[in-house]
Amino acid sequence: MMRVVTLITFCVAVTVSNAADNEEVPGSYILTNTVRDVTNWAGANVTIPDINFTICFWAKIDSWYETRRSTILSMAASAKDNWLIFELEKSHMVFVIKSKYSSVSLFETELNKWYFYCFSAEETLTHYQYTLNVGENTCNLVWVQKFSKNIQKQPKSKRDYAVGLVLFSDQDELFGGFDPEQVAVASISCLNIWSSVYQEDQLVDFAECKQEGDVFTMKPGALAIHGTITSEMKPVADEPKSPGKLWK
Ligand SMILES: [Ca+2]
Repeated sequence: MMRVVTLITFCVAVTVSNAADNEEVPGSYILTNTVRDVTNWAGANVTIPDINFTICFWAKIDSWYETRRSTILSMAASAKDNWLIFELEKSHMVFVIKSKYSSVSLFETELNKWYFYCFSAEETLTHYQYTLNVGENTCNLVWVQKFSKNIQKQPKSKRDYAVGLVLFSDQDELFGGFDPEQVAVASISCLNIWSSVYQEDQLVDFAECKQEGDVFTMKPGALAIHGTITSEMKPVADEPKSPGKLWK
């Protein structure tokens, strides 16, 4: 499934602000790590439902480590607990869900290019449905479903998890146990987490970065920033936010 969607906001912004730059940085608040160093990370405590959630973000990789994956984001509920991890390699993306289930989504990631990643975990009557969509191009978004899988539902009551959210590094312990080979030299923007699952049209809207997640939204003060991670704040058009359309 592939769709091309014009993101009007970005296209206008590029024309007005910098015509020479054909890929405007998405979002208004951008974190960047330029050094593969374990002291460079950003973290926050987040409470997230164990199912029926959506996480979306724009990310751009600036260099690859030869042998290891670049960790964009890791969530840990306790030591050695890979609650949710997004790691990138040149030819694929790996995500790990609650330490038990990991999968690989094949696609080519270009250096210095922004991609919009949206991952959702949905409960159906009998299964948990995991879906990853990836958008390319900040103007004329090319939107492709890269991964869709369901696994057998576990008979248990739903609950919320208190997790440590870390950007740019992989947690082998809560907010620590970082490995320099797993550090991402990258930029991240427009990271939001919602406690709902959405239709594809809504996910495309999220790529415009006008809506905030009800679970978490990356904005100044939301994360503790360590080491030489830099933050960039861009002025945004003064437009009212609209609530997301619920799928269910
Ligand atoms: Ca590790």
